[in-house]
Amino acid sequence: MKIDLEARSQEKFGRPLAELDNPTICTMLEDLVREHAAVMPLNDGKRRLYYLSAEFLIGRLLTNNLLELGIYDDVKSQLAAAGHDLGAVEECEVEPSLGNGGLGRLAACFLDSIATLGLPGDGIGLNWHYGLFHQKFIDLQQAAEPDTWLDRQDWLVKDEKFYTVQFGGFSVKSCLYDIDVLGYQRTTKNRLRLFDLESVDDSLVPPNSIDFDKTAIKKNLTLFLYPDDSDDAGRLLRVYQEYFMVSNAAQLIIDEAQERGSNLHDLPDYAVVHINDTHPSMVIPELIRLLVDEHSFDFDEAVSIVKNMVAYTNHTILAEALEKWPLKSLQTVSPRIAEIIEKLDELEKKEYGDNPDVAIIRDGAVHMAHMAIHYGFSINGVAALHTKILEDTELHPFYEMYPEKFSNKTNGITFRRWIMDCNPALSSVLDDVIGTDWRTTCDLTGLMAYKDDDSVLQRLDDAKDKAKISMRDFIWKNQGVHIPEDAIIDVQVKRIHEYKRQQMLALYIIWKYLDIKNGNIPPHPITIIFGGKAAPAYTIAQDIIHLILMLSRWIAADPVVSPHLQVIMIENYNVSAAERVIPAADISEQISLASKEASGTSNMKFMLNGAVTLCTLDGANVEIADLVGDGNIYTFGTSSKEVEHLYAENAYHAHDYYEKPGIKLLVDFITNPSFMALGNAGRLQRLHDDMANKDWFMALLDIEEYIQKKELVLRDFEDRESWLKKSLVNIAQAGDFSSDRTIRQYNKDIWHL
Ligand code: 26V
Repeated sequence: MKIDLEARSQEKFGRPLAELDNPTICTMLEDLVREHAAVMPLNDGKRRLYYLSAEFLIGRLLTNNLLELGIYDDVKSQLAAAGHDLGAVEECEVEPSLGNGGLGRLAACFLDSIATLGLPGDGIGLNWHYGLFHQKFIDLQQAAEPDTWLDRQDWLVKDEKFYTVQFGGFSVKSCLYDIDVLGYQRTTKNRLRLFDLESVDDSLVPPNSIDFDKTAIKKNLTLFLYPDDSDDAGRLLRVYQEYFMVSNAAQLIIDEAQERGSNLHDLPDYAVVHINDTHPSMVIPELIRLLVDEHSFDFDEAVSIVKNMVAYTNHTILAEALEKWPLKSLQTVSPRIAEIIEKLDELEKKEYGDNPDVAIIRDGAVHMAHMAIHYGFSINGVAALHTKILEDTELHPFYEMYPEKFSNKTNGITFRRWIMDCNPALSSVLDDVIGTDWRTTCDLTGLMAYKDDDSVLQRLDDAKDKAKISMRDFIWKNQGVHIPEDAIIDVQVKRIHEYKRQQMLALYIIWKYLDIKNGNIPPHPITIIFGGKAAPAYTIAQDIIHLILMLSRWIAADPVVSPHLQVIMIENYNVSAAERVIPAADISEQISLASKEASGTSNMKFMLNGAVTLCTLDGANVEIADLVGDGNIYTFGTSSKEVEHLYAENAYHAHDYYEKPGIKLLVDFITNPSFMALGNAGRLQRLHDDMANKDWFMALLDIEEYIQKKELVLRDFEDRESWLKKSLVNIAQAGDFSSDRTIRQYNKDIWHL
């Protein structure tokens, strides 16, 4: 593709390229990409995939799209010739805030891979005006503000499609925005299709606050994406949002199938609907409703059609995260949908008997996952261990009923964003050492042959240094914190949740602080970086953020310890921050309580970028450990089997562990009067008491082994050659975690596009 930025600058702005400022160049490049994408035909095929998800955490798009179009280098050098830095231009783009965390980011990686493989499939979601909240730290605590990303974005293109969505007692009109999804080196594209409410009113949201009138459905429906533990007042709104999403999706799916020649009796030949967790699961009754009420289908036929076209992915076993809506709420939101769900429940009970474990409706609550399993043709988990837990315990009765519906699809990450875009230094080392095929095959195993090649190891080390420089620059600019040049970079970035155990890393920090105080000076300074948001209604998660920020400040103020230990919490951690931090990491912290993290995907990103993992045997960590082998990963902690046993027998008593002197010292540090005086005593006391008495996710159970393992990691880091070998092996084995591999498996086993 030929581009001439100088000519474009003259044509659009009547000025030479050299005179444009970065925001203007950014807009110009976004326009250029959009124009090219606009004329690209859609991926074609009789059967089309509709990937329904409440979240698409797509990140900034400019770099990614330039790369996919194959013009990144050309643009970079034309800009450089005019005195501009593409990196600085990229920083002008605002990141869309359309997801909470892993689930939304996975959907974005999947769209990239679906397009890259040339498969016909679009994402369907909602155009959240303020998305997830913007995180600020005020008084060492998280504050949540609306993220006004939508005012400042350039990618959405208004589509002419619109629909009416009928709720109980009133109806609303929708509108639709599309974002083109380009695959790597493809000439065809897919789309991310985001429905919005025509009558939405942004002014309902007061400046700097995320509180708003949750009852004004006609005005608020698409304003906010709920943080993952939405409060009671938001639950009904959440059901409205979900129904709005799937009603639009179902109408679109039927329309498009008819346009392409379906008589609707053959709908599954034209459309496969994938539901990303249960948030879009009401698409099942909605498709049935449309077929019966609008197209005069017999109810039973409508059910059997829909059963053949909906597939569901489960992303968590946490009971509190499995959606159960009061039937009453569904009756308010859509009486007809509630009625259809009741019929589906009856049908299921007629066929399989009245087993409460698999009932769709139980005690007045609708179990969305149960509906998706009974009335879909496929259910999958997101890592081998997770799927096994679903089959053996959490969803065991379903597995006995429908073993053929179950499969595992271990998550993956797109290599375009998670190495090619974010780590150019490492990418070019790989090009030189193993050739450029990895950019399309994602096969990096050729690197294994260089395990003992000092010059290759040295080049990997240099690439890591470059990534560290970029990360240090980012942290300095955003937070005014200086990271020592020779620091070991130890990172845990993910949503703040007790099961992920950021609090356990905090206890390690206390241990290390005291150890340094005792005169044990580490050979290299250690910088521990956290990043992540806590749901506003999730009190303990807020308390954990407060503890981390307190430790950061406390240690920075200690002249003896601060040269050797540093704690940083990235403000408003998002995809763009991840792209800076992950390439720079030496140590990847994946320390969830075994059995609780369905897969994890940052674990894969860190591995691909040469970090060495310190982990429990949870989620996809298990598969990482199998691939890299002993000696190239550090594992610790109670096994998932044992954890399940402890829960089942009620056999874990935090207080017994707290009473161990070594552990008590660490936990009590949190409530030591001089420490407490610096922060919010209420938060610290609550967190302390929770850890000492409840500790539902068993941080105290694993803390001692964790400390030992971490000390071993730090010692091993000092043996440069052997550390670099570990890093090399991790990179070389990461190919299995390409989302291209994941998508090929979805397509072969489930979608059949
Ligand atoms: C939701 C909720 C809602 C209620 C409060 C607690 C809670 C905790 C977690 C969640 C998230 C559930 C869905 C989710 O995001 N799962 C993540 O999906 C990723 C992609 O498959 C996977 O890598 C992560 O392990 C998994 O946590």
